Amino acid sequence: MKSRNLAGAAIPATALVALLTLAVTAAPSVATLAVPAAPSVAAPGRPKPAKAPDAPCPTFFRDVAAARGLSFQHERGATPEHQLPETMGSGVAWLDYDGDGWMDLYVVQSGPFPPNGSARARDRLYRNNGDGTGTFTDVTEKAGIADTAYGMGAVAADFDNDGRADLFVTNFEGNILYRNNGDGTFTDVTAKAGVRGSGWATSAAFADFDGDGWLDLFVVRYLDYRVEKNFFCGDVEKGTREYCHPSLYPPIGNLLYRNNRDGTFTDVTESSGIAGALGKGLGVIVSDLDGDGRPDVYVANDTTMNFVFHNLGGMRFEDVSLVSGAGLSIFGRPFGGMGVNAGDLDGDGLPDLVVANFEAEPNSYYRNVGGGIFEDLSTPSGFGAPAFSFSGFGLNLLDVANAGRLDAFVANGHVLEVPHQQGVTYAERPQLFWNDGKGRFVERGCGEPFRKAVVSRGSASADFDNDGDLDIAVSNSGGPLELLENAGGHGGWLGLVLVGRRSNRQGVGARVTLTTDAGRQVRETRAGESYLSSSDPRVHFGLGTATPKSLEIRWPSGVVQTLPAPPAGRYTRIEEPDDGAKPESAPAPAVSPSRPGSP
Ligand SMILES: [Ca+2]
Ligand SMILES: [Ca+2]
Ligand SMILES: [Ca+2]
Ligand SMILES: [Ca+2]
Repeated sequence: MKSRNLAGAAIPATALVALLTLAVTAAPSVATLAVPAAPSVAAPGRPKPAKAPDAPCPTFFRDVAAARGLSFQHERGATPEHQLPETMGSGVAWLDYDGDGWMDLYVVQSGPFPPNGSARARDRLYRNNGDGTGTFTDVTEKAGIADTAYGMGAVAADFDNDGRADLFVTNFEGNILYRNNGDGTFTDVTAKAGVRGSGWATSAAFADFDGDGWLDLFVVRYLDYRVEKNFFCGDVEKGTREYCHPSLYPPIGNLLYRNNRDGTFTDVTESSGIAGALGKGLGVIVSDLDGDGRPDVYVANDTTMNFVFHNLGGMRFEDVSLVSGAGLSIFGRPFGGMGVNAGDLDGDGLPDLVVANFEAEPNSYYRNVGGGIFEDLSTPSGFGAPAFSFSGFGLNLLDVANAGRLDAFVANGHVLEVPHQQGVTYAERPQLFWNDGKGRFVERGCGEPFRKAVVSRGSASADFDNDGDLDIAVSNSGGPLELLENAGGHGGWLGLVLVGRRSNRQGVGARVTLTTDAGRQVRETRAGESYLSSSDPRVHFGLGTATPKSLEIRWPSGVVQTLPAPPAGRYTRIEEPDDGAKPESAPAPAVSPSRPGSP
């Protein structure tokens, strides 16, 4: 079986030259950013007590899923045959499908395996009641969500630029594109759009890769798995099976679709240059890694080298995985990568990469040193070692205490009911990594959900109650959905709803820089992250005690818009200038209340 995605894989010489040239000529000149004072957590590197006390936590979380109407129970379809898909869990996607300014939640169901069309296996759509109670109503049937495939992930984005969030759902076999009709219902437009795909799809992401103002689609696939070819793994003499290691199955390639702007897509996997990269993909993040204005792709692979696809323009990519420094660990070997994310973690304005890995491996933190080159700082940053006994899946970057920097949430859970490593369990607690603003982390759970062991998979963050703090939805394999509500009571914040004109309507791929009297913060907007999931599409900035001064938005079209900072404590709608000029325009009125229940 052909596999070129291992350490030492052949990278075309042209790619190497191009990347190195890029590093020299295009390294963004971003000043070092100041960040507000660190919260009262232990300094990185300082020995921690075995059980960190909760007292210094700047905020706490509690699971409110059941109480708020999200009574979702994931079914993984575990069989005596121990088919590998049964271990993978599902994802969640936040979207405002009815445009009322309140984030609704799509939850992917897996179901019986192999899938048998049971209605039980239907994904669920929960409408945020938006009435100040923070509650949800199951609107699945009303919305016309009818997919009964063995579900994996979901990503929400406005692919047809009509101002409404659509949904792409990945499945074990056969993906689904739901177009939002704008009246509370969706239509399955998969066949017309031509994005069903084949094989075992996992995570997906929308981005405008060719810069024409329409969102294209990248779909990650795991490995070449056939139900009828399930190996026997476990104890042959006793006849007891367990799940096979992914190394037993051949790697496969990912899929890339160009948006034709008429409701259809063209499969450009071959012509784009990504087809030859065979891996075992589970997570994907789109980010402009080298700052050239074109969105690049990073894929977390399980046991094979992670992929870095550098966007050359014209829907062409080069595989720079090895030379980027983010393909392998500092030890020169691949990890079992699952969830992935990108964000400026050390405050220099460049997007860094993080990956949640399997047990007996650290989580990865690849610091962007400019020009699309990364250094592995997993261990010295404090992000790696606390993860050794955990298997990480969902991975979100969010400013947990509105302090002006991105912290990391990792949803953990093993894949084997009886793990082989001593001290490793099937169910695991999630982890919260507090960032000091310079990319140094202290792991400290805050609240009851961080003491509870569950088998977590996809996770996504959103401010579901519009109170300005970020909350987290977690899908648990074979267990109940969790909604971790952030108790708040910390720093200031401001939120943005971007509306593209020349760019894609949702503004996916915008680079937003907020300047305050304490420094600068940079965010990228995206659709698709973590593991099998997508988060609140709005831009969220924590302020601490800082006063916002100005805002700069580099739209995907290349238009750079500068404007006075919008008011703190609310979400503000900002439209891309039509004419491509650089106006000093005042922000438009807020589109959603700053407090639940207010008009
Ligand atoms: Ca809504
Ligand atoms: Ca496009
Ligand atoms: Ca780029
Ligand atoms: Ca909130």
